[in-house]
This record gives sequence, structure tokens and C-alpha cells, in this order.
Amino acid sequence: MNQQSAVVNEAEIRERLDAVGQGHLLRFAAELSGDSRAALVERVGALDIERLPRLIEAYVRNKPSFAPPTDLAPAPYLALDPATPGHSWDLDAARSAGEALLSAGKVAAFTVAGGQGTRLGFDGPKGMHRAGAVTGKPLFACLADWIIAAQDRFDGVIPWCVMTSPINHDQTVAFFEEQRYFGLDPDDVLLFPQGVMPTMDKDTGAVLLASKEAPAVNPDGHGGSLRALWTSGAIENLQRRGVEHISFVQVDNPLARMIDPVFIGLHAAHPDSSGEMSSKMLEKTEPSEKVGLFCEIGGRVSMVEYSDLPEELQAQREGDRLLFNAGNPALHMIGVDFIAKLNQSDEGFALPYHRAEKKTPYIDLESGELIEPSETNSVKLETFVFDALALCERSLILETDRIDEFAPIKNASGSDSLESCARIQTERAARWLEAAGVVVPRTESGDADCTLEISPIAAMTAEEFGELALPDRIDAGASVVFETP
Ligand code: UD2
Repeated sequence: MNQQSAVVNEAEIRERLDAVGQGHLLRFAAELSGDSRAALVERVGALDIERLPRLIEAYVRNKPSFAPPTDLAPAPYLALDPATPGHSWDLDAARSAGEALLSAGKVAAFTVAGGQGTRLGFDGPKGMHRAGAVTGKPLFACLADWIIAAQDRFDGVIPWCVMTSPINHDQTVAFFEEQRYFGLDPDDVLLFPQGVMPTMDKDTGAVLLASKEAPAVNPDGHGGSLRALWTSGAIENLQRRGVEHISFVQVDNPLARMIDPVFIGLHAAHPDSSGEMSSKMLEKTEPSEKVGLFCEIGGRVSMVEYSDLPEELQAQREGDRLLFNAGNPALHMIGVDFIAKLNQSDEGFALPYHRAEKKTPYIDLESGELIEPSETNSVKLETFVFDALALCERSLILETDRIDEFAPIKNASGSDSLESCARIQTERAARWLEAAGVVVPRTESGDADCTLEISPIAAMTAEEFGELALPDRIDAGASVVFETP
């Protein structure tokens, strides 16, 4: 851009900002050198300026609250045991349908990895955090192993889409390059950043300045993936390859079966599914467990935050189970056509925003100093991918087992930590070994007295694992990894 058009551009943006009471974003423009000033104008110009007043009214001046509708009901799901009386489903048919899609190259994997390891006390993209109970492999490598294993089994290419955020994109790409794409063909790995939302002062709605050169922004939530898959060109790439369905997992869960033929087959071919978006559920056993819950509202599957469900409903039981018992492990299948349809619809598509109050460092408009607030000072807005469930015609839910595929790493210690993840990896492996007749040492309390890790490259299921040449027993205190078939 030449200097004259830069000036015109700045004047135009200043006018638009003034019209919505956000003129302070250019407060320090005159202090900046040419390039920095142009960068500020570009960053501010990239915000959806005219939409700010509506967002402030809806989410800063007001706090949207959820009133459970009168027709709120637990969502129906297919039980883990396909022979459950009254709810049986055909395991073999589902597996064959999924395997056929995999062999035909019609399935891609998708990992949302926009999050940082902040809660873990880890300064970097979460996917780089160690995860393998024995090997210490990073989360990205654990997930890549599922793709390597499935490509090998089903002889079809499985492209891997990885959504980063503008904060960690470059570092993530550098890590994939350094790790040689974990053994995958770089042409089949599509890395792209998600979008951002402006971070606003929680009292006034003024967009904060992160520095004199940039407004404060935050990643737009994992719901942003449904738009980023489209705007990045990933969907077009997948359509060119003939991919019809995407398997969605979060980067924090190394046990997530990123490729599960049975789930793929149910999503694509079961009459309860429209092939738009399907989910796995985990049984919630304690009313106090903080997980989103699959519900049905107006005949459609919807996710309700645990905090939005009145306590008496959270605790209500039906027999020995909680009535609202379908917890969300964040495992989905999503149709490529569904994502394309959402993005191409004339009316556009909008997922609801969820607001969170956070501490955000900001530039003081009087002094120009960077302030580190000690209290929450900002509102961040995010969208959640599961809110797209309510846009589906028919959405299927399949029960899964905690030990088999849910061991997220979110916290530095305690629940959902590296330590709890390693324990679950070990327990899953111990069960698979014991099912194959191998003796596993256990403590008096029943915990496995060893550390175990099974890569999906060795076995994707307990049945496959049982066919490997295995030792007779595992020694107490041993660390054992099964990495090859
Ligand atoms: C999520 C679910 C919760 C439960 C749990 C299972 C939400 C709001 N809650 O809780 O119901 O299912 O997971 O593990 O989702 N991410 C991005 N970009 C963003 C924000 C997040 O890529 O802008 C990724 C992030 O890297 C991570 C995942 O999404 O892989 C989950 O995000 P989170 O850690 O904020 O969600 P969490 O653990 O509170």
C-alpha cells in the first residue's frame, strides 16, 4: 500500500471506529513508525467493527442466561454393548461400513489444537506436551500414530487437518517439520489457524489494546473450526480427494481413537444419523462431575453445560443411573457436506457465543503503560463446536468407555493431568493384556503395579492386541511399551 492510500485507509477506519465508540484503538497511531502504524491499521481493520455494538449489548451489558426449556430431555444414545436389550445395534455392519469408507479414502482426521499449555504450566502449543506413559511422546505424535496405524490397516490415505491458533501456528508448523510430520506424508497434513475475536473490557465493552500496535484478540473457540476448515481451503482440499467425513478430536486426549471404524460406520450409515454430526458419550456417574451433557431439546440433540442444568436435574436418577448421564468427551464425526452447507448457506450460520471473564494485560490509554490486572478485567467470546449439533437433522450418539478412550491432559496435577493420563493408559493396557491371558501385577487396591503404553500402531483394539506375540507376565514396577505389530 502506498503512503497516500494508507492515510486514506486510516482515516476511513478511524471514522468507522468513532461511529461505534472504539476510536481509542488508534490512540497511539501517531507515535508509531510507518510500518508499525500500517500494521495497527490493518489489525484494527480486520475486526468486524460494525458488529461490536451488538456484541457489547448482548454479552457485556447483558449476560445471556440459559433457562432449561420445558421439553428438555436426556438424549438417546447407542449403548456400548451392541446387544443391550431394546437398544441393540449391528456392530459388524457398522464396522464394515466404516472400514469400506477408510479403504476408499473417504475419511479425514481432524484435531483442534488452538489451545496453549497454560493450565499445564507449559509454555507452548499443547500438542507439544509429553503424553506417552512410557515413551513420553508428545500429544501430536500419539494422535499421528492412529493415522499411521489406520492407513496401514485399511490401505487408504487419511488426511490430517490440524487447527492451530494465530498464537501458536508458526511454532506448531516448526514442530511438525522438526518431527518430520511424525512419519506422515506432509502433503496429507493440513495445518491452518483458527479465527480470533476482539477481547473487550468487561465494564465498558471497549476493545482492549494488547500493545500500542495491536488490539487484544482471543482465539474464537473450537466452534471456529467449522469456519476455519472452510476459509483455509481445507474443505475444498478434502472434497478434491473425495473425503466425505471428518473424525474430530481434541489435542489433549492421547487415547482418543482418532480413527474408529465402528463410529465412522454408525455416523455414515445408521438410520439415526443424517451423516451431519455424530458424537460419543461417556457415562456421567457423579452429579458433581463437570462435563457438558447431551440433551434433547425440541426433538434435536443439544449440549447443555453442567452449570446450566438445575441441581435437582443433575442429581435425578433413573434406576441406578443418572437421568442426564451422557457426558461429553469431545469426540465427533462431522460430514464434509454439512460443513460446506453451513458455510455456503445464504443466511450464513452463527453458533452462539459463550462469554468468559478473564484477566487480560492491556495498555492504559492515559499512560501508555502495559498493565497486568490482578482481577478479571475482560470478556472473551468463543463458539463451541457442539452447538452445531442443534443444526443437524438427526444426530447419533454412541457410548464409549472412559478407560478405553478418555485420558485428557489439562492440568499440571490431579485429575486430567499427565499423571492421571499415564495411569489410564496403563489401566487400558493392563485390561488388554489380561484379556489376552497375560499376568499383570496389581497392588492391593487393584491398581496396575507397572507403567504400560500401547501404540495404536501395535494394536488399535483389544482384539487385535490379543493376536500379538505377548509375554506371559509383566514384572512388578516394569515400564513396558508395545509399539510394533
Ligand atoms: C472441553 C468441553 C467439555 C468436555 C471436555 C472434554 C468445552 C467448552 N468444554 O472442556 O464439555 O467435553 O473438553 O475433554 O469445549 N481449542 C481450540 N481453540 C480454541 C479453544 C479450544 O483449538 O479457541 C481446543 C483446545 O486446544 C483443546 C480443546 O479445544 O484441544 C478443548 O478446549 P478447552 O481445553 O478449552 O476445553 P475444556 O477442557 O474446558
